[in-house]
Amino acid sequence: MGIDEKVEPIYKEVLDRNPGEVEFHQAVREVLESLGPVLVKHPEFADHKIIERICEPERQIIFRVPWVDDKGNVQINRGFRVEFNSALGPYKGGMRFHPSVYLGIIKFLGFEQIFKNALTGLPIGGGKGGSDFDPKGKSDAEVMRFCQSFMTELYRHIGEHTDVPAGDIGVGGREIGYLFGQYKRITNRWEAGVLTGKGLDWGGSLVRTEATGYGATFFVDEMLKVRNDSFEGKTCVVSGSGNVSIYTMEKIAQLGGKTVACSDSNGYIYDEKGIDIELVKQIKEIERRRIKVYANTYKHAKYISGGNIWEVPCQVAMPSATQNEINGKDAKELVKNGCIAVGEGANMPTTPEGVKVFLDANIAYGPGKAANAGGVATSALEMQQNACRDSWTFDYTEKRLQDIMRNIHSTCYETAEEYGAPGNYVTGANVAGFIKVANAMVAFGVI
Ligand code: NDP
Ligand code: 2IT
Repeated sequence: MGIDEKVEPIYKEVLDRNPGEVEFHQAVREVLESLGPVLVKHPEFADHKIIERICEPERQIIFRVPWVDDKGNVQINRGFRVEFNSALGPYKGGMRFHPSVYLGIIKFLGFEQIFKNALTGLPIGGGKGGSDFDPKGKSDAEVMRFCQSFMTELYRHIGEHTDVPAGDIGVGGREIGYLFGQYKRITNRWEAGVLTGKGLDWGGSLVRTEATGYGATFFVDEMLKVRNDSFEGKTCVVSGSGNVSIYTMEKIAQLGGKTVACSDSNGYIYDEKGIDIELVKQIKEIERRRIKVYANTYKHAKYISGGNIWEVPCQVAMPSATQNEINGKDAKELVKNGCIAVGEGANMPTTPEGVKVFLDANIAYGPGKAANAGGVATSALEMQQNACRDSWTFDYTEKRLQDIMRNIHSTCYETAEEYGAPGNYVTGANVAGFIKVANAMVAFGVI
């Protein structure tokens, strides 16, 4: 799909003003391609320059993060928090610790987050943060010192009504603990709502750990239902072996599917009997080791070092590692091998060429900003529990999550129909998310 001629100059301006930020350009382009028909129905959005404003973050913070490693050497990393849009609520979004992080990655993630958060129907704006810090191979003490230094700058920018960070790649319960501890110490405030993904003993919510993977699987289940189908008996491939991947595999199994492959950045495991999820949890969550050790326990399982997981035939593919992990060629291979549904647990895991392959093949394709919104939605449920100093049961919270995913699915589905693109969840998600934020921005005047 191309960009409408009224929107094209806005995209050009984004390219000119943000040189070199290729992932940000990609994320903006994908949303802008859906917006031509929106301006026809809503000329007021053009008058108020809503698209131009939405592409410019409200605030971008870049800071030095010095820390001392276990050998006594001083290390310097770069920290980011991009507070993209607060029309619907406090900035909300995770923090990514990965060596590939630079401003263009944080801005693509922050931009996606605006529309994702709008789709949840909950009062949260969009933001994202992180650092080029590489947690791999670091001791707990090094991770703690890094997190403390990171928060020593970040604390002044965040707050339960201002900006509420959470986890993403490389940031899980351990890191949120160190970050929350330092925030509490510096501010002298026990302010639960300032971070989400907290431990269950200190303000966390049940289901938050599982939420992104469970939510993405619920979303795919809804897409399958529309096609009179289900997970029952389906062979699935789930990339990654981190938080999103693990709980995607768990929910797939609960719904009657079988995941035969998962991965990390070094290779993938193929287990035709179905991945043993408890073993993956043990390896990744407790021992913090690489996925290849899975094959030490199960001799029938194969580890393919450096392999491409998308060559494994499956009916449902759920990319749950990182951006641009499925290219056009991978997408063609998946479709050729009989894939009928793709649900993105990761953010922007499919390149534009890959997305085109899925849409042209008319398979059920759930883009990240819709399919993986269960994580941030459950973060918003954690904020609700914090605000009323309550904690809900697992079953109740999971039910809320499932209802939210069903609503997101029907919103995307109906919006796609309304905008003349039936079955196209990319159009549905972009248009529905955008309109909600745009209406609020119009109401607020020029700010
Ligand atoms: P984790 O850090 O728990 O796991 C990340 C997994 O992805 C690891 O297996 C990792 O392998 C792999 N991975 C990371 N970077 C790369 C890379 N460059 N190439 C290949 N594999 C890679 O992160 P999450 O599971 O939390 O996040 C996974 C994805 O889901 C991300 O795109 C994230 O933005 C998205 N997401 C996360 C949410 C959450 O609540 N956590 C919510 C919504 C989306 P290795 O160990 O080798 O790096
Ligand atoms: O990409 C995402 O939505 C997340 N990493 C979760 C954000 C959050 O605030 O829970």
